[in-house]
Amino acid sequence: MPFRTRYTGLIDKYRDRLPVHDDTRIISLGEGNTPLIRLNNIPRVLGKDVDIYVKYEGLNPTGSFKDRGMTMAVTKAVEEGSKAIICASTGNTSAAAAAYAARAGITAFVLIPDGKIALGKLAQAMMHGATVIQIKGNFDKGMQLVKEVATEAPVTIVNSINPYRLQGQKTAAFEIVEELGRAPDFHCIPVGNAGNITAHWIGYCEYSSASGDHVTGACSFCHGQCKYAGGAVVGNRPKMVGYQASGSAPFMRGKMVDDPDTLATAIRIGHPQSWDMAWKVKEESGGWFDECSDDEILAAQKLLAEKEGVFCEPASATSLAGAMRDITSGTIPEGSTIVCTLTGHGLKDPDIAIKQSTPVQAVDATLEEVKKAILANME
Ligand code: AN7
Repeated sequence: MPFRTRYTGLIDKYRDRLPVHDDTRIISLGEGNTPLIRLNNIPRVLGKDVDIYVKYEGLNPTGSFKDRGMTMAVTKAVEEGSKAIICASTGNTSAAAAAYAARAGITAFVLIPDGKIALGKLAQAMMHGATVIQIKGNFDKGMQLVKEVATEAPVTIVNSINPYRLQGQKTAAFEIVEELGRAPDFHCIPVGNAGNITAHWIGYCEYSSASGDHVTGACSFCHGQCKYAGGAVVGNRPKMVGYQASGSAPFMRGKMVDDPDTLATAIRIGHPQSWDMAWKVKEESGGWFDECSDDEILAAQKLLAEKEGVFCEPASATSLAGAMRDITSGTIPEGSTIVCTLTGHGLKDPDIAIKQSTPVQAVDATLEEVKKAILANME
């Protein structure tokens, strides 16, 4: 008989480190277990001796890292008897909420900003049967409204202010440590609400705690949810580096941004919900924040697609754009192992991809014309 290896999702895999009981009904779509891909060509392009890995979170069931948090949040919502969930979203959270609600047989309400949402994400929320409410306002306004409405209606908020979200998302750090056999030196990650950077830090801290390293103090991030609430630790943990889009960079401005703007619509967020925690992550990990222009973000997205065969959405490429700049300048030194999180799949936003690519060539349907087109493009 072959060995049974069916993967049944991250809650099943890490149940001893997540807030579930033996009889908890788990709402899963097989999320997690995403590839950690070592970049072959980009380090050569940079001319630097570095190990860069990308954690391809776009290969989660709904195409983004949000599934990690959503499996946990919806599992707990159902366990607590909730019949409806709600979120504000720049797109990916709404796609995940809609899918996991469908799986659980409960209702999803999603508030999305006027216009600036990538088409793939909207299609997902609609297709999974969520009630999609488009507001005349941005994500930050939507988030505020969700918090208000949740005090008056029987709905569970599944934005990352729901602590179960970060508990699910921390498992990405577990997977990285398990694959590398250690934590990377630097972990580069796009920052919007700053939930994911916080979740990764929780994961790295717990992992080194579980491996018996030196305990220095109470875990200040998990609201008592994690099974290692007794202590955060110093051990092999990365410096956490958070990159924002220049037009939506409250962590660089040192204050909230009221009218955020960027082509990377996923991170068009001016009032991050995990503000205090993210500053703490930066401090504890010895990392930093920086910003990337939209042009840098798109260039990194294209480079990754063309040189490595990996297609991520613009917001995700922010991690690589920033990392490449910091590697080039030496801020991230040679000899380092770097992980860049690619938060969402490139197919989420086909419009941006097509706009920045060489136009397709239209030719007559004859052998001669097709041959001509091929020869003209041979190197
Ligand atoms: C592709 O879907 O906030 O710093 O409403 O979709 O944890 O907020 C999306 C965020 C990065 C930022 N990359 O993560 C939403 C939403 C992608 C994203 C982020 C998001 P956080």
